[in-house]
Amino acid sequence: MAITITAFERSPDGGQGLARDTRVRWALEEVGQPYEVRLVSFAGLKQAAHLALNPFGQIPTYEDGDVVLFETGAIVLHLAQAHDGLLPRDAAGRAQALSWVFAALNTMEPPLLDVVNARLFETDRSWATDRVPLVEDRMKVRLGQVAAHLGDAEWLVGAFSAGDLMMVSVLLRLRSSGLLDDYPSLAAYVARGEARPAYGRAFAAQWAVNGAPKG
Ligand code: GTB
Repeated sequence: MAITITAFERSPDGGQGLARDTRVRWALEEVGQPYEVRLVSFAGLKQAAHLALNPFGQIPTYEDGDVVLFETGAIVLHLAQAHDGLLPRDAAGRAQALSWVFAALNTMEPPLLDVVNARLFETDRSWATDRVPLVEDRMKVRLGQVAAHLGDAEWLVGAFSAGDLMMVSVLLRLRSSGLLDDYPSLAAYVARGEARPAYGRAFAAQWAVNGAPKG
C-alpha cells in the first residue's frame, strides 16, 4: 500500500514550495519513502471525504493503509520515528531534536504567520501601519534566539534532524519579507537546508504541480 499525501491542486504560491505539503514531501524524501499525491481543490478541502482525513479541511494529510495523519508536525514525527535519518540515535539528542520540531511549529511559526498576515492580508485595516513593526519586532526576537543557539553550527542538534527540516521549512516563508537578511547565519542555515538533495526532490515535485506551466 503506497503512502498517499494530499496537496493543493494548485498552490497560491505558484510553486515557491511554501505550502505545507513541501515539508512532508521533504521528510519522505529524507527517509527514502516513495509516495503518491492526491491533489485537492479548495472546494474539495471542505467536502466530507477530505474532512474525514483532516477535520480542519486543510492540506497536507498522510495515509498509509489504516494509518491516517494530519498536522505536518505529526506527519514528520511519524516518519522520523519509523525510519532512520531524521532523529539522533541517542536519547539526549533525540529529545533535543523533538524539542526543535515543536519550537519551529509552536514558537517560530505563530509569530511568522502574524508577520505574513500583517504584511499581506491585513493591509487595508486601520491598525495595519502600527501592527507591522510590532509583529516584526516579535519575530526578530525569536530569530535572534534561534541564531544565538545555532551559533557557528551547521544544524540545530548535531547532524541534520527533523528539527532542522521543520525550522528551515518555517523560516523559508520569511525570506520574501527581508527579515532574514539581518540574520546571515540563519539565511545560510536555510540555504543549507534547501541545498539538501531531498529538499531539491521535494521542491521539484511540488513545482511540477504548482509552478510549471499547465500543458
Ligand atoms: N497546522 C497545520 C499543519 O501544519 O499541517 C496547518 C495546515 C495548513 O495551514 N494548510 C493550509 C491549507 O490547507 C495550506 S499550507 N489551507 C487551506 C484552508 O485552510 O482552507 C498554508 C499555506 C498556504 C499558501 C501559501 N502560499 O501561497 O504561500 C503558503 C502556506
